[in-house]
Amino acid sequence: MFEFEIQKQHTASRARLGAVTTVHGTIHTPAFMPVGTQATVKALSPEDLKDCGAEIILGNTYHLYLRPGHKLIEQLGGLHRFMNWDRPILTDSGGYQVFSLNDLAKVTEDGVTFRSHLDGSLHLLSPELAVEIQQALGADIIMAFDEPTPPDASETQTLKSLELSTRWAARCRQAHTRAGQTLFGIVQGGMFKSLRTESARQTIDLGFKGYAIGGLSVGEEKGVMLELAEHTAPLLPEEAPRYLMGVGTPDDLIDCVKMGIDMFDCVLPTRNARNGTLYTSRGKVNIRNARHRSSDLPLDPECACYTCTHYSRAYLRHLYVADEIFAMRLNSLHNIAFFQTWMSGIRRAIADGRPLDWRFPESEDSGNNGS
Ligand code: PRF
Ligand code: ZN
Repeated sequence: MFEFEIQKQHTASRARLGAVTTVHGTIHTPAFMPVGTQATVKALSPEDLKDCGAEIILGNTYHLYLRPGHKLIEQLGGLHRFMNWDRPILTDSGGYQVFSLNDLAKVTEDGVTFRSHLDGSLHLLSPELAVEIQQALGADIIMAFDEPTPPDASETQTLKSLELSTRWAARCRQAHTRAGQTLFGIVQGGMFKSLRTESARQTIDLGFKGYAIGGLSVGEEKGVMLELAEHTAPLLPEEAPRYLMGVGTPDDLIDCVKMGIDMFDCVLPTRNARNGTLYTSRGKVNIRNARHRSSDLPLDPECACYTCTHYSRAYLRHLYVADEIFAMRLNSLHNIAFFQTWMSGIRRAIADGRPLDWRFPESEDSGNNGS
């Protein structure tokens, strides 16, 4: 079972309000998926995630294959049961992780040969194996095995690479037999608009129920990422969900929703939570900063999350400075709640026909830059 219903088309942009329905429930779109690489969204329980408003999470083929092994997870009833998450899960195919974690990964027509970052053992991840792993894990949405092109690749290299991704995507379609699970294709094409168009054409020709835009936010400038996403999104079928992989900041989410993107994932809220960078309605807050030392104020007075309704900035700073593990949970809870609330604000604006014209505020802390 897989359905994508578009409930409302925004008038002021290409944004759409919709719902993706899988066997594990419905995802309201545009949606943000917290990243749960190793069968956990770091520091959060499934109950925490639900309290934050998360409707779907992302898992990783690459990590779960190496540890604890997809066969073990299958024996134990699949990823949903293993991690006690009963809502939808999307698993990424490993095509991206294998390159970001292995300098020595070697690509052939067959697949990618690499050494485990855990014990150095040798592996061949192929389209067939990526699908086998994802079928064993039992995610609701699974991704085609692709080769993301490095951002500095030449046009010739990029064309070769996207054509390989197309052949791999066709092999994934062939290998995918499990019912109740939907395979998405991934558009590549690097930094070239014409090759993005070509990759979109080839991927659509194979016929998928959903389409991702891959190979962006890989080190190129922000403006380049936005331009390529804006070029690619309208090439994809109106009636299928569109997923921009690995994006992004709160402002990126608004910008890309306006292009007609329906799904996003990013490590930003969870990774930043763990280094004390918190997203609030007043901008980013660096909770390590001494100015919070004696503040009895909530982190974000406009946030209804557990962290903001029960603890002061002084307490959050103390936990962080004292290196207490509770800091990781409270910070992650808030950042995920912030991203989910941000998306629900976007969805409400589309529903009400209001413009998506607000921005994430400048950082509250001076001197705190970066993403
Ligand atoms: N391919 C896959 N996963 C991804 C990407 C990709 O290109 C990206 C790029 N931002 C993130 N995750 N399979
Ligand atoms: Zn909060």
